Amino acid sequence: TDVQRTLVLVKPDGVARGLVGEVLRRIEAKGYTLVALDLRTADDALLREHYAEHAGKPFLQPLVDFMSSGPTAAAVVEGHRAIEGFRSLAGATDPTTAAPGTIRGDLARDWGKKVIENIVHGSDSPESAAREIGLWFPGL
Ligand code: YYY
Ligand code: MG
Repeated sequence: TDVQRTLVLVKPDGVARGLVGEVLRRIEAKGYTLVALDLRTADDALLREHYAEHAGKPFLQPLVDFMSSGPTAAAVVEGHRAIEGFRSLAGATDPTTAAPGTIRGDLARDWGKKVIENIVHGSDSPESAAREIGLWFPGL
């Protein structure tokens, strides 16, 4: 399998809770390589592009509001099968049932909000990864 690059975000809940280092530690401990890293507050236009697949869903506006509420740590992570590999490190979308040992399973919970706050994003396919890396790191 070829070397892949994936877009990883430590979302505003993870940054606010001081978990950037913990997430990066897990990525590095797994053996993946950081090829870009940046802290920024995303604007609505970027987030609507990023989450284009979720256009029209009821959680999109709460998701955009949450994602623009504070800084996000954005990273490009590289390695063989890194897209699937980081999704495995992250765990299931719902932190209540995400497996222990995963980032979401160990570090996130349900706060009863309109949007699920689950600490991290990871691209879900090579096509998504290319599109998302282009959005967050144009020119990389
Ligand atoms: O890729 P992943 O982040 O695991 O989930 P997606 O289905 O792409 O949804 C993106 C994001 O939206 C998810 O991380 C939390 C939020 N969300 C939500 O708040 N409520 C849902 N029913 C589904 C997703
Ligand atoms: Mg997704």
